[in-house]
Amino acid sequence: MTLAVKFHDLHPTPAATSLRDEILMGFRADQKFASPKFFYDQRGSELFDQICEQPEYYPTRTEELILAAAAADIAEIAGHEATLIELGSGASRKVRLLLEAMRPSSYLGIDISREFLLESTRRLAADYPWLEVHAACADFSCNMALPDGVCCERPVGFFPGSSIGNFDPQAAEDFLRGLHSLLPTGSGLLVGIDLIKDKATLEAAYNDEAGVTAAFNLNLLERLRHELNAEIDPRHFVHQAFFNEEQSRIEMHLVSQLPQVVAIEGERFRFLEGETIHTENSYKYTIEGFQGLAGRAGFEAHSCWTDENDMFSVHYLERG
Ligand code: AVI
Repeated sequence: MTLAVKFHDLHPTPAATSLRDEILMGFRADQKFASPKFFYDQRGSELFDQICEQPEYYPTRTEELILAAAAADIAEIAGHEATLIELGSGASRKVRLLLEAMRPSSYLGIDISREFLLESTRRLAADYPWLEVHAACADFSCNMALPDGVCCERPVGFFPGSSIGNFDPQAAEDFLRGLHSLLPTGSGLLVGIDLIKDKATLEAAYNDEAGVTAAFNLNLLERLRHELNAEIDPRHFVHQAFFNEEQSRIEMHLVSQLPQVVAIEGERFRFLEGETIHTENSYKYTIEGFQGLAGRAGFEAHSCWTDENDMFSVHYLERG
């Protein structure tokens, strides 16, 4: 049986195109850095799924609990017959917590990874035969327009997982401003964002006992070896993650264990012992802090749900 997913290919530039240039640029900086978007090759995506199951990594399961408990409220606010638009839909897992309660008339999953997007939206269409399912292969972080044929009655954007926390606050605001242009007036936007909490809980979440986050971080170097023929030995680096209280962010780094020189595309980069590659920031917010940021991008706070320990928050914002 062919399942009715309406596929829209908006031809995004594959991440691999920018890998070389962006990595070289980051390695030339005084504080070496690499964008966290490069974590997600096949192996990196698998490791991220495993991170979400680690006992210390509370965000995923906490957000799922919040969404399940708030689904009826969300349905009431959004109204039935909404068009639910998931940004970076990946496995389209969390949206399942909303579908029965919301009964949207259509769903649009947007993701840059074509195969993954098709596979997961086909599964969604099979499991929810009453739902009109669209899939758009696109990079929603670059100003995109909604594909033709997607009904734009009562659109509700869905951006779970605290992914917005991986942007610096100014970039997060700019990103929301981009969504403001994408979504028509009166649209809703449902966003999951991690909250500031005690340092020990935060740091444990990024230093799980099983070493999965460490493997995820170090996998970046494997990717550079395979895709850029980098002469770099992952055994000479270790994972580091800590909470930077001043900046309100978890920082992840790869720490060089010895003085060494690595080569990427013929260019040599010197590392001192203890010198790091800064690989990720994961910003944590207060509820008011996040609502203020959204407000500056043109979204009004309508409702917010948290868990009983105030670990994580889900916001319903209205596009003004
Ligand atoms: C995808 N993102 C929200 C995760 C986070 O918590 O910042 C990525 C991650 N990095 C290490 N663990 C999880």
